[in-house]
Amino acid sequence: MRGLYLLGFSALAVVSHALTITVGSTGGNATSGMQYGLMFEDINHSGDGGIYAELIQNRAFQGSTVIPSTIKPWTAIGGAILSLKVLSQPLSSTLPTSLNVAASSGVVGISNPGWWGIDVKTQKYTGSFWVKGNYKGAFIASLESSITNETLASTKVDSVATSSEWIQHNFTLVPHQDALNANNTFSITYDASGTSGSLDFNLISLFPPTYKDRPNGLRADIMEALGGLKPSFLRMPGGNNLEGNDPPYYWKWNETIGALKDRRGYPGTWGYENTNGLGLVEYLQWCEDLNMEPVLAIWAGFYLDGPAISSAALAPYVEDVMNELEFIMGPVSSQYGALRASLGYTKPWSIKYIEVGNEDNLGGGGTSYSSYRFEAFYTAIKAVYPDILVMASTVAYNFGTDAAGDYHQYTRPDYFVGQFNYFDHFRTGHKTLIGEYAAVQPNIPAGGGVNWSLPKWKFPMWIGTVAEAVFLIGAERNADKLFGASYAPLLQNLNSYEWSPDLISFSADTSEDVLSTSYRLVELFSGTRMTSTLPTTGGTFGPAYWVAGTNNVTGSHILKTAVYNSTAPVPMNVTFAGVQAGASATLTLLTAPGGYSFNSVGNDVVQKTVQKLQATAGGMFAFRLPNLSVGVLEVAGGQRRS
Ligand SMILES: *[C@@H]1O[C@H](CO)[C@@H](O)[C@H](O)[C@H]1NC(C)=O
Ligand SMILES: *[C@@H]1O[C@H](CO)[C@@H](O)[C@H](O)[C@H]1NC(C)=O
Ligand SMILES: *[C@@H]1O[C@H](CO)[C@@H](O)[C@H](O)[C@H]1NC(C)=O
Ligand SMILES: *[C@@H]1O[C@H](CO)[C@@H](O)[C@H](O)[C@H]1NC(C)=O
Ligand SMILES: *[C@@H]1O[C@H](CO)[C@@H](O)[C@H](O)[C@H]1NC(C)=O
Ligand SMILES: *[C@@H]1O[C@H](CO)[C@@H](O)[C@H](O)[C@H]1NC(C)=O
Ligand SMILES: *[C@@H]1O[C@H](CO)[C@@H](O)[C@H](O)[C@H]1NC(C)=O
Ligand SMILES: *[C@@H]1O[C@H](CO)[C@@H](O)[C@H](O)[C@H]1NC(C)=O
Ligand SMILES: *[C@@H]1O[C@H](CO)[C@@H](O)[C@H](O)[C@H]1NC(C)=O
Ligand SMILES: *[C@@H]1O[C@H](CO)[C@@H](O)[C@H](O)[C@H]1NC(C)=O
Ligand SMILES: CC(=O)N[C@H]1CO[C@H](CO)[C@@H](O)[C@@H]1O
Repeated sequence: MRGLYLLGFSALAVVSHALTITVGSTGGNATSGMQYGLMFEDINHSGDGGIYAELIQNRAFQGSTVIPSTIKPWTAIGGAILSLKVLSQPLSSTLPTSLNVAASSGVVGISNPGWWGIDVKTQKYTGSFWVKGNYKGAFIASLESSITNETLASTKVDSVATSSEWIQHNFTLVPHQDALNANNTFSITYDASGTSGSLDFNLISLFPPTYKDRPNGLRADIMEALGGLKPSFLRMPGGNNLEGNDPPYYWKWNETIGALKDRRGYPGTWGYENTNGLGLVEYLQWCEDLNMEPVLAIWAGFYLDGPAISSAALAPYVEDVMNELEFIMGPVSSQYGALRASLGYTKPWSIKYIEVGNEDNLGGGGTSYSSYRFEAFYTAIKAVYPDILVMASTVAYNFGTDAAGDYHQYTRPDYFVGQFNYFDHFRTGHKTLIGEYAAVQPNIPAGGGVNWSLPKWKFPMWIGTVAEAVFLIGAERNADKLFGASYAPLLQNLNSYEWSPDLISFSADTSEDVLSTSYRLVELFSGTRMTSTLPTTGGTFGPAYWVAGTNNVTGSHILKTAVYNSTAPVPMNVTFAGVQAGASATLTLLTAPGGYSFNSVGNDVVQKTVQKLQATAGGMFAFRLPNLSVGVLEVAGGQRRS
């Protein structure tokens, strides 16, 4: 029971039970720090209907043989009859289907409920819709409350519509008051007597102000929440959603760029047609805006349900990735660099990290991946871009010298704690990404990992978050071997989610974002980065776990700790070589009421306390960590031994 402070004992007993940790000055395992970042894919409306700020659901009637085009959730206003049409003169070859609104008299139109609501505030909304057909008169674009039926904003859009071509009609809306909640709809109405019986509509779009005012941009509230994590990288454009389910559909970079009317969309892996409005350029801008490095995942010749592209047939897909890289990084004089410039982006982006595929050891992809698929992409990329770190999508195979893998772990709290030493035996010099991790189910008496036939938590639970902290501390002790860690999935649309728990949950109402308990952990650990670890002596791990290090920018000493499965608070006495008596430190402590408490809409259970500590004789900091707590002790810079 060493290390346990037994309640009710005298101060003397406390002394004898204190865990005494001495942090040395040199010789830690890692001379680099572990990064924290984000992993994203459009999983049940976390992209479309989520971070992608478009407010209109099914704006362009996109569909495929897998997910046919639908009118839903549009409804008719007045006596209009709605039908989908594939006109001989479509808006574009990529958006062949449009909405025909038929009526010959009266005020008619179409209404859209958004993605389970529309957030209406006194701010400027920017919209447009394309129309084909004769109409003399004006359209009215408006936002209405579906609870009070009140018009919250309305504007007249003079028609310049004609039957000879598609014309884009633009408008802005500025509500005069905030709506009660997100139960609002968007509508376009017009006087049918001014038409020749029907009008065709397509690409009906409405955006609120976006993060950094990017056109076709991202939701400001979610971006601000992500920014709070100080992330270093974004793994994109997804895992399964990159792979696609079956031929010929996978995430094709070239179909996600350019004008929205030229983006075909595709049936993603989560049961709906992706608009591709959130495309390659938007991902790169997302990285720019949060100061993250892209970890670009490339399609590696394997569909989620199989098959793998044969070795003989792989060359065009490798070539396509090289074209993608030229689009992102090439000079304007190159073929794809010129394409980028033609879209308005003369300045190239840079890619330092690439991941080849996603979980290619699974679903029957392993043999082809380990025998030729990884190699083909790796070799081609390295030949042109020798400085890019090319990662494998799994740790199941041991590839070339600098190639590392991506380790994914969804499991139970006890199992995560048992993985504290997991990376100790990994090779150094090979940066493995912990590209997906999360505690997803409660402990079971028999132990073991996740049981996929049992339900997963809706939100991260505090016991799981603390277990993740133990796992991450074990990872940080091995930071030289690790590229970084990203919790997954990132975003949960509370109105249509497939996979839980997730780091951040949201709905149409921007005031209802849920920053989970695991968000609070990443916020703390990512916000206190080490650039190298320091050796520690004294104490054995469990129920307390720790890692010590320094940050060579701030000059601070850092100790990250977590306590799991303790029957009592753990007293700790910590000294750092080079830190003298009188030095000051802050101890940031996260606790929550019980292991099975969780954050939900309007409720944050995580208590964060920040204590100022002063080193006593010998430079010692003394404090106590309760059961199920996470703490970071940071000794301000300036006391560093050179
Ligand atoms: C640990 O800290 C406590 C509280 O400051 C102190 O009384 C005790 O002497 C320390 N124990 C050791 C072994 O340094
Ligand atoms: C700080 O540490 C990082 C490794 O984490 C290293 O790349 C960098 O060169 C160091 N900077 C200084 C000034 O020592
Ligand atoms: C809003 O309009 C609908 C449909 O016309 C109607 O059923 C409902 O009673 C109205 N609600 C209010 C509060 O007026
Ligand atoms: C609407 O705006 C676009 C630019 O976003 C412009 O190209 C188009 O001409 C505008 N439409 C009209 C009718 O002014
Ligand atoms: C995008 O690239 C894929 C693969 O090379 C190709 O099949 C497809 O036709 C391209 N799409 C467009 C719009 O060029
Ligand atoms: C936590 O304690 C329980 C009950 O004593 C035990 O079954 C479990 O293995 C412990 N978990 C860890 C990670 O030590
Ligand atoms: C997983 O859960 C299912 C449903 O309760 C159960 O039938 C099965 O035995 C469990 N599997 C394991 C390995 O515990
Ligand atoms: C995921 O999205 C699709 C399409 O919107 C929907 O049919 C499905 O029910 C969603 N899944 C869940 C679990 O919400
Ligand atoms: C360094 O790593 C080894 C295992 O690889 C581990 O036993 C040791 O405790 C680690 N030391 C530190 C200070 O992290
Ligand atoms: C301590 O934490 C464990 C989980 O790590 C929990 O199961 C246990 O109930 C807690 N013990 C006490 C005494 O609070
Ligand atoms: C009256 C009311 O607020 N109704 C609904 C508003 O929308 C949410 C979903 O976003 C529903 O849960 C409410 O019941």
